[in-house]
Amino acid sequence: MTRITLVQGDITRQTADAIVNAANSSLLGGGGVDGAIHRRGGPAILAECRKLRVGHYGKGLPTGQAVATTAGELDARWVIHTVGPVHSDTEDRSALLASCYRESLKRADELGARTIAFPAVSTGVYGWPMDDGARIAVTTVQETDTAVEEVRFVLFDNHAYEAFARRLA
Ligand code: AR6
Repeated sequence: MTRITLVQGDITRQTADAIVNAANSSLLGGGGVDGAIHRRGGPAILAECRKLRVGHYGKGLPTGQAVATTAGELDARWVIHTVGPVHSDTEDRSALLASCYRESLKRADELGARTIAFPAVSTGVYGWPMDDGARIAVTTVQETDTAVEEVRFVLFDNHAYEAFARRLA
């Protein structure tokens, strides 16, 4: 049984086996969660990301996929980087956003992670409406078969927290 929990706060302050990063395909950093994770996690994370780019992910990490690195100085064992879709008004990219959660949980299972902290992927710079982002996040986790015991959504502000709380209720 997977427990879903919600907290409001900064994901880089969480203690978990795995912390999920809302990355971009380059894997080389950015703003939002990505910037915060690299700042607080230190250079070891970027060093592993660079190795991934010269190795298996020469063209970058495709949207909807997920890959793990060290968590550096974060209070976690791994960072799982996933690339959410940019929201579009003309194309339904929901399946790609659901894939981010599913693929991240797959990486977590492969690693043996029992607790995982997710941000609200795509709901910042990538413009996904919060209510719909919460719906996809919660339903995807509820429908995914995983050995992860706790899936914790870490929501930056009250608006995001309330959107997820409504979904869980
Ligand atoms: N802890 C928890 N949530 C946060 C934090 C934090 N420290 N900082 C922001 N959020 P975003 P995206 C929330 O923009 O939309 C980057 O430049 C934020 O309020 O981080 O997937 C990447 O490199 C929002 O609700 O990710 C990509 O280029 C949610 O986290 C691009 O942004 C996601 O916002 C990815 O965009």
